Order: sequence, then C-alpha cells, then structure tokens
Amino acid sequence: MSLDYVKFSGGFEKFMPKEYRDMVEHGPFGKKISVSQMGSFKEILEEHPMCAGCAMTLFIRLAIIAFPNPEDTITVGTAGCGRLAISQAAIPFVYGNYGDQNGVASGLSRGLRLRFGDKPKDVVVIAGDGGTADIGFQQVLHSWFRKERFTTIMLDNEVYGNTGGQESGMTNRGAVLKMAPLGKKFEKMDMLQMAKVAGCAYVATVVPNNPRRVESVIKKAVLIAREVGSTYIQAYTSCNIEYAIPTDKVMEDAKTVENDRYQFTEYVSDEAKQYLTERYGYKDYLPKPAASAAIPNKA
Ligand SMILES: Cc1ncc(C[n+]2csc(CCOP(=O)(O)OP(=O)(O)O)c2C)c(N)n1
Ligand code: SF4
Repeated sequence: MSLDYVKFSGGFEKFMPKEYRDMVEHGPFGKKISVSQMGSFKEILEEHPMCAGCAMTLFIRLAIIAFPNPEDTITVGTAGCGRLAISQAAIPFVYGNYGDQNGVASGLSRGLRLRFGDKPKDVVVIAGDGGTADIGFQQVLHSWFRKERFTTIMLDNEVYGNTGGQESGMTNRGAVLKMAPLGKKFEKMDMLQMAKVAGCAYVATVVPNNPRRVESVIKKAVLIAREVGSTYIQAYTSCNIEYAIPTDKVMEDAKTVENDRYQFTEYVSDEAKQYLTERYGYKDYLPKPAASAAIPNKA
C-alpha cells in the first residue's frame, strides 16, 4: 500500500488492461486532486452496482476524491449498500462482519502504525446507519472512547436499505417504511452528541449536494485522525428506493433535508484546531485579532 503498488512492474505495462493503465497515468495517486476537477481525471470509484440516483454513491465518490493520500488509504466497511460501491474502488477495502468495522479498523490502524511508523496510512470506516448506530454501536463507541486514530463515516440513509426497509436507530420518529408499517415509535439517535461525549476530536454533518463542503470535512477528519484521535462524519445519503424519492428529485430532497434537519455542523476540538493550524497551515482556527478599541467621539 503505497504509490508503488499502482505502478507497473518492468515490462508488464503493455499487458495491463486499459482501465488499469488509465488509473496509473490519469488517476489521482500521488497528486493533489480536488472535486472541482471531476471529469478531468480517472476516478478511483467509477463503476458500481447501486440503484440509479442513489445519493450514497455520489457521497462515496466525493469522499474518495477528498482523501488526502488515496494511495496510502484503506477503507473498512461492512454489510449494507455502501460496501457494494466501496468494494469496486481502486484502493484497498477490508470487509468486516456486520457491525465489526470499528473493531477491525482499530486493529488495522494500530498494526499499520507498528509497521510503517510515522508514515501516514489512513484508515477510513464507511458504514451505514444500521451498521454504525445499531449493530456496530458498541464497537463504534468504544473505538471513540479509546481515541483510535481513524475516521468513521456514517452513510445515514435513515433505513436498512440493503435488506428492504427496516427502521434503524437513525430513522426519524413516525417514519413509515416497508418493514416498519406502523411508523417508528422512537426518536432518531443523536450520534453527533454521543461522538462528542465519547471524545471525538472532529464531528461534522454534511449532505452530498455540496461537494466542496464534503471535500473539506473529509480532508479535515482524515488529517486529524492521523495524530489527534477519532473523527466522525455523519452524511445524509438518502435511499431513494425505500423513501420513494424520484431519481430526478434526489438532490432537491438533500437540499430540503439540509435546510430542515440536517444543517451543516462542525465541531473541532481545541487540540485538533491547533494541529490543523500548525501542521497543515489551516488559517480558519487562528485566534481572531481583538477588535480595535472604540475611538472616543471628540465632538
Ligand atoms: C450479522 C448480520 N446480520 C444481518 C445481516 C443482514 N444485513 C445485511 S445489510 C443489513 C442492513 C444494512 O443497513 P445499514 O447498515 O443501515 O446500511 P444500508 O444498507 O442502509 O446502506 C442487514 C441487516 C448481515 N449481513 N449480517
Ligand atoms: S437501496 Fe437505497 S441506499 Fe441502497 S443502493 Fe438503492 S437507493 Fe441506495
């Protein structure tokens, strides 16, 4: 897992499939690529078997573009729709049993540190709301309490999409689903608050229709996780099938939901602010200059 693993072994270039050669020659490995350049380079995730119009796929695509060093990144996933796309991407993907992803990522990230020392190898968990807040809840929370240094991304489609529409802890109260016909009786879990209480150094909510913001939060989360501690991103990634959102209205729905109950929020611990500023030159967290004292009116 390094830039070398994508390069051709001597003499083999002409035997490699065109897709592979394109990835080596026009992919993002070893370059600084931004979401604003989409369409002008070969992406790590291009093909997938997800439903047409699935917002989760767009989010995963943007998130992967945003990885600061994709050639040194391993994704960890679990059962659920998202893994169908993530496992098609041209970077290593580890598939844990349903709900095991944060336990697997804990061991992986520790092992990579032992093996590679200070050279950053980023571990990013990407899992559904059921995998994160229900079945994987205990492992997720404990990885945060232990301040494991990797990023957890929840693909919050507010339902078990892959198994046909059961309610999850992240489903909103009252929501009626195919396999929750009477409507959910309990509130949506507040995973953001739990992430803060458990000590995450960075916590953000985001929707996929603002690619630059997705890029910004993913980059910060991955960089902070390298040295400061656990980071958590909760992304609204609607399931257009289970919520019957017409394909051409998926982005409109994301905008409405963002305005209504999924506003952008970002929590950055003081230690993480200092780290981003000193290590990566972020200016947003520099202390603001004190407002100049009011000049007395001489009249
Ligand atoms: C131990 C175990 N229990 C149940 C399942 C069946 N299963 C596969 S995906 C899934 C639900 C996924 O829901 P979520 O995590 O919210 O992801 P989504 O499909 O909505 O993206 C379930 C229950 C499984 N694969 N393994
Ligand atoms: S079932 Fe829902 S979440 Fe899963 S791929 Fe289809 S639209 Fe996306």
